[in-house]
Amino acid sequence: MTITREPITIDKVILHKVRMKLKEPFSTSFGTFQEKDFFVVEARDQEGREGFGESVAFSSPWYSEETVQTNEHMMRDFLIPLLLEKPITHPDEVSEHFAAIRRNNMAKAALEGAVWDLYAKKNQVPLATALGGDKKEIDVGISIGIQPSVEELLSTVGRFVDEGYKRMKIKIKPGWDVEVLKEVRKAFPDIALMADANSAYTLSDLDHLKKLDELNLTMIEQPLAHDDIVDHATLQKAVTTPICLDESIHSLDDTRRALELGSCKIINIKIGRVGGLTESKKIHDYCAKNNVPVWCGGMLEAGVGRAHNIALTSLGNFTLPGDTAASSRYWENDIIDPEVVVSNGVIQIPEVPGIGYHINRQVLEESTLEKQEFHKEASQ
Ligand code: OSB
Ligand code: MG
Repeated sequence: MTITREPITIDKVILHKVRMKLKEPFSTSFGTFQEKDFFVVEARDQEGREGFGESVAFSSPWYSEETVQTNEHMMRDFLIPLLLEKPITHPDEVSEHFAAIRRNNMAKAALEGAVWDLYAKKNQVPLATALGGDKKEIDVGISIGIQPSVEELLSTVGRFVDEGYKRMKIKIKPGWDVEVLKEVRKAFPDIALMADANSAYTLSDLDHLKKLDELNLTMIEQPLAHDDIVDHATLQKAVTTPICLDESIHSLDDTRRALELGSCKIINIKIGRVGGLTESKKIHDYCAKNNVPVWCGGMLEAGVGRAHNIALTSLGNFTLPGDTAASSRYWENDIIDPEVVVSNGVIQIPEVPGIGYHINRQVLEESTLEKQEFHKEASQ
């Protein structure tokens, strides 16, 4: 495979603001989602190619400080002008162009993702290949929100076990944790099982969290504060279950610091949270070198975001099943064609150039609330 370094000149960016209704509500320790507003970013180059990215921020700042509206502000007023300013020869340059803008990683990642897709299409290779991935298929697990009752949780777990998902992640919060997980473990003694707390605990819960060690969990994800790595190091010393960090990790440097401190043994990589595929790849490579397994997290993405997650997961050190479930788990009709299909807990990595799925323009248009176009200045 020869990858060119010919200049890519982006002369148009279209922001499709989309609203999609989830098939079933999704509850975490910080709230319940019924629908999702987000941006599909479309970048066009001078030769008329189309690249797609998706912003993963939610409407409210519960998971992180970014929202759909802050994404719009950052993209429109700062990031799109930077992207249209000068040609690039490789998508790695996008994060360099954006470096003067502090954080706002989800807004950056949405635009960078569209450029990665364009770049892969220009070189006529799948995005996975452009990233350096060599897997043909990936293993996936599923994330199960907080349920109204233990009975409902057990039947939901059973349904997904039957569908073949390779790992069950159960959302927990105080009052819905040890006892509930005990029931799941009793009903399914052999499944790969983990818990995600989304920062619902503090070190004062240490004795309680220690009880999780008896349940043979693959890991516990982000038990403590969203911005902490120090208390997590204290907790990791006190428990045998590996801790995985999600909310606390925004960059390669955050990853390095967390691993140096012993705050976790596993990293959840979310493209949006770390500012794009380039940074995701750096975190992946650093963890590979340090024998730390990684997996790809999810943000209830629609098809474009799902496609990016799948391509990233083709890299070798994504050894644990991720959260990228089938399109049909979330949406009546996804915005890509074909939709993401999971069979026996496996997704085949597409072999077509770019993100590997076509945009279903009809579904996209039907779900669009608003569309904005940005053009390169004629003089440039
Ligand atoms: O913490 O991983 C998380 C969903 C929304 C916000 C945060 C998280 C999640 C999930 C579901 O766990 C991931 C998915 O199914 O896309
Ligand atoms: Mg999480």
